[in-house]
Amino acid sequence: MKLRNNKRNIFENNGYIILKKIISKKKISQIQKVIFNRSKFYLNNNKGFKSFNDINFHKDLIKLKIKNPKRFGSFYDSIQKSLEIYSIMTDEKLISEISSITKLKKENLSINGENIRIDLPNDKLHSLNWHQDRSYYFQNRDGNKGLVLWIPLINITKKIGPLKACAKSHKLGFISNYRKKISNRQSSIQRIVSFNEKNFKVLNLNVNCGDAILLNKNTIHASGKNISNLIRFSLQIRVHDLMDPDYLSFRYKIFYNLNDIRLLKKKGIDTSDIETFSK
Ligand SMILES: O=C(O)CCC(=O)C(=O)O
Ligand SMILES: [Fe+2]
Repeated sequence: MKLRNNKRNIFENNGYIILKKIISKKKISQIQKVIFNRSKFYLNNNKGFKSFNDINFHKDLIKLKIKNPKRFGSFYDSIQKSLEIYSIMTDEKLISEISSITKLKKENLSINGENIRIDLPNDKLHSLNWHQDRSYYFQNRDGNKGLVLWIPLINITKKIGPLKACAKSHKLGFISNYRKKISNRQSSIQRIVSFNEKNFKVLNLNVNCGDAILLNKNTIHASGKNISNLIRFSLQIRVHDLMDPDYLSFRYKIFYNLNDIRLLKKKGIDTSDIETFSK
């Protein structure tokens, strides 16, 4: 109990905490397996890569992104709704820690923004500048409610680019006059916060598979640079307080992958019933 209070204090004081070895190796390897198996449709099937960590698997995915970005986009989209993501999100041990750290009961947790990032070496387009997740997620007006989860799906070395965070920056509160920046048509708008970086200790959050980073929604953070030759796979989940009287309800629209539809047509499959996005 005391230990848990301690973690809550660390989180409240620093605006982040790293939970070491919180998720079982098995759960992480299950999601790695989904990514690895699904990639077989996009890569040369018969190459026989040894595993998810096989450098040649990473090399081929990088090649795919360069040669055929639309196919890569389809691969990216295809893994985003795997059930294995939800198995991590509903992990008893993880949820129990989140509950005690945020003082939110399990039944009052609401989640969205679950997303697997695939960060290629030296990519500038999707790398995020300093921001607060509160500026992207409106469910709780108060960024201190709920939190952001950042879960590595590959061991995060210095070279692969650990997430950068400014310690105690959540104490600035929500900075609503952020700068919007559009990188390109495909990627979403960046919401870059202007603040005095010098006033904060910038941390590189080194984590391994099985660990989880918990961030306050107001904590200022940014992507680390991937200067390795491996792809940086990671999972983000946003957690909200459903019992917030000011909770902002929402629904989703589904956008089907346009390149997938084009390929179905090419195969001679009737796609006339497909609405490219449905409410
Ligand atoms: O993993 C990263 O590079 C940054 C992710 C992030 O901050 C986000 O998705 O909001
Ligand atoms: Fe973020």
